[in-house]
Amino acid sequence: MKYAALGELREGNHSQGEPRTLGYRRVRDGRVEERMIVLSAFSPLSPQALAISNLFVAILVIMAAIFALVTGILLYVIVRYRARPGQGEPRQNFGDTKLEITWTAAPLLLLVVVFFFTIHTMAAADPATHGRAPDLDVIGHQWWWEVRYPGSGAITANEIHLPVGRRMLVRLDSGDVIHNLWFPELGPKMDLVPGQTNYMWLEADKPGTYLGACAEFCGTEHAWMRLRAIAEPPAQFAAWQRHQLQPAARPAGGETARGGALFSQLTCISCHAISGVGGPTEGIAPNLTHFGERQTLAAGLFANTPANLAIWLRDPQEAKPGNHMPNMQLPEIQVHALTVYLESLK
Ligand code: HEC
Ligand SMILES: [Cu+2]
Repeated sequence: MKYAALGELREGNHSQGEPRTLGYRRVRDGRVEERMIVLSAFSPLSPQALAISNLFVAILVIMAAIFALVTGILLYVIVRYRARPGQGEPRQNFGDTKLEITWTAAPLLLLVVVFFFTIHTMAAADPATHGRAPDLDVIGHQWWWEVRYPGSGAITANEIHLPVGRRMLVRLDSGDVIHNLWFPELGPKMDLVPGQTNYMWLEADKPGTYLGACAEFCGTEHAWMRLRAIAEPPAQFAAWQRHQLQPAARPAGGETARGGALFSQLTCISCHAISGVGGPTEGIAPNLTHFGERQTLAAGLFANTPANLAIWLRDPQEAKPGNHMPNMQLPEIQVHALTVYLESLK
């Protein structure tokens, strides 16, 4: 692989100080090293995730207690009643009604308890929508996420913005194969099925950046089909949404203008839309209207920096083999101009 160290992908968490490393792809001693942090479903940060995690822990505790009890009794019996020399045949038993009722009723009772826990959890994690219009559309594509806000018309990719503490109804669809949307810290996961609309609630208790991923194998780059949810105070969210509706920043001139012209002359615009410039309305490729503001590029593969964008444009097939953006064989001057232009789209 030709590219050099990419550095680490860091997350600036709005609320808590230290950024944490999310993962990286870099070349060290001629070897490609990749690392992604493990997303944990055990640090629930939404009411939905908390309900699911509580159910899991409750069942785990109950089952661990039963396991300890059964294993304990078994070990006791093995030792206490082991065969001893000259002992002869043990006394024979033929049924014990009281015992049999007990060990039938006890598991039954336990399952009833677990059943009610589960019903309670389902109501908390996946409450009825009562015909509410979706706040957000998420459409899965091999291997990136299209994000639309039907109320306002805002469109972005690989990044969801949420008002903190507010429950958002997400409508899920797929452009090709079955995907699955999962933010482990935020709770439920749900399939995105072509031709069938599914719904899911998304909510975050605290402001911050939450990592999500596709959780259903969907082809070669499934592992790099990641996204983020950025939860921010409602006023900030509203401002973000208003800003998304603005057409793309006009190139001021120089290198930026050259990049802007190239974007329309090359075939970029037949796949990528930039509002105010043109492009398809269908989600063929990520909308780039405000690309410069996004944290990552290529669905979480790289931090969005000029250096990484140049690597992407030089050969997207080397960076993310098999993805649906062709290698355009761009000369270095065009890579540079496009990089400057795209990073200016704020
Ligand atoms: C055949 C359609 C197609 C063409 C032509 C195309 N792209 Fe792409 N592009 C894609 C797809 C699909 C992705 C998403 C790849 C992924 O993450 O799996 C993408 C991703 C990107 C991204 C990263 C976006 C993000 O938010 O992650 C940028 C930037 C980009 N393309 C720029 C360009 C430029 C500049 C050109 C023209 C030189 C171009 N593309 C031509 C299909 C295309
Ligand atoms: Cu997928």
